[in-house]
Amino acid sequence: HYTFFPGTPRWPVNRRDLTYAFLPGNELTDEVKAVFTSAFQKWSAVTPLTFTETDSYSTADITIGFYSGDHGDGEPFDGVLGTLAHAFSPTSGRFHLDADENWVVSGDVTRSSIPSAVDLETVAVHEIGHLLGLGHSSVEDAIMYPTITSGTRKVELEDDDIQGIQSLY
Ligand code: TQI
Ligand code: ZN
Ligand code: ZN
Repeated sequence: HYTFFPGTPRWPVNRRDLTYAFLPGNELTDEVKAVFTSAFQKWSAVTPLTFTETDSYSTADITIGFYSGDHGDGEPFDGVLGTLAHAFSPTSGRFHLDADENWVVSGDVTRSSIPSAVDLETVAVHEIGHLLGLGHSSVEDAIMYPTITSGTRKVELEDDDIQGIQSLY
């Protein structure tokens, strides 16, 4: 079953059209950006929320950045595997990914020869759930389940994820 963060934080009714920006310092390819577009789309399809990319990262609702190790928020990344990414509860909007992971962007993680390959969209869909206010789920097939087998791709929302997000928005 789905959960929320303590106090059930969520984006308020007057902030349903959210913007997101990639922080400077990461030169991301269009292919990588398209993965985030697709991940946001999974959630906008089942909620009144919309997500639009903007270049003005200082005013964006959601900011996305890749970092190695200590990056100044008290939750350092740890190199290959371990923590892959983290996102903060509403309305922080901060979404950080571990730059040291072997990110797979083209969706073929199940055929990757790199044992530590991690599917970017899988992690993005999960972290966006956190950004919107979902905690972890006890349902194994849910996007918000807290563990995943390496080499897995899981990007389609499960009924449990949809019920959770629709009870927030
Ligand atoms: N990052 C953890 C996560 O996003 C960070 C975390 C731990 C957390 N406890 C939390 C975030 C409680 C919010 C609330 O769950 S992670 C997965 C999964 C991670 C793990 O790097 O371990 C995914 C990131 F579910 F697959 F194991 C993304 Cl998809
Ligand atoms: Zn961080
Ligand atoms: Zn999580």
